[in-house]
Amino acid sequence: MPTLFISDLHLEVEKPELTRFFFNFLDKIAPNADALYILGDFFEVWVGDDEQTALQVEVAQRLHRLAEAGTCIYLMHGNRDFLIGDTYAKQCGATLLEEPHSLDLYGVPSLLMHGDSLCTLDAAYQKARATFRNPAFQSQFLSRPLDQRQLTARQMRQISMAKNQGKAEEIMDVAPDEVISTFNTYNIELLIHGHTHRPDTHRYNLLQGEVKRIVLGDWGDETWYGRADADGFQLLNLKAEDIA
Ligand SMILES: [Mn+2]
Repeated sequence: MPTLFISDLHLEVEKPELTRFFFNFLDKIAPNADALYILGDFFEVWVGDDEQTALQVEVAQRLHRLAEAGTCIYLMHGNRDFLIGDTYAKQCGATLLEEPHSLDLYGVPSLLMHGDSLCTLDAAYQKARATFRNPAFQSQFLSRPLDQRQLTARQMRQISMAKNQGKAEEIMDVAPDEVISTFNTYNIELLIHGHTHRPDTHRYNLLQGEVKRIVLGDWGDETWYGRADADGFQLLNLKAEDIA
């Protein structure tokens, strides 16, 4: 049975049709898989496992049901939902993964990332990322009352959108040098990530031979998800209407 990879759903209360698309994916595609990897930005925003909106609770119930039926579920943080904790992962019946995560994918040495750490041309972003991923910063933030955290998250989203508007396209994409050094450091043949919302398969000829970088798609009316089995890796297009 295959292993599936998705990322960048950006689930939020304001987009019920997106949640329906994801639940249809869980009902119709995921049950045939041994494992489902969710590689970050699963939720548009996350301010702590104690928030427990109706959306968060239902998503956890659906994932838990899938896990009970035999599909292993793995969650990786993105830049929007890096505060998802062990409590919520457990509620989903999922395992929270450290980033990057290496795995042997049907004999192919592979590495999983969200992808934002590869965007090293955006120095301002990397500086902010270092702060947000700092455990002391996170525990200080999580100790604040829930309503204050929600307010801060809304303000930060507005600031981030305003900043990104002025940035060149290539600055917001992965840095080619960082990609090559990642293949060499981890000695992998396959790198799978999301984040950039530019689904594609990139091939590189390195000293160790041809390697592949798969970029998963974000979710809207359609997405591009990964499916691996003993025959190889495929990046598959899926339209919401196909599984409605
Ligand atoms: Mn992201």
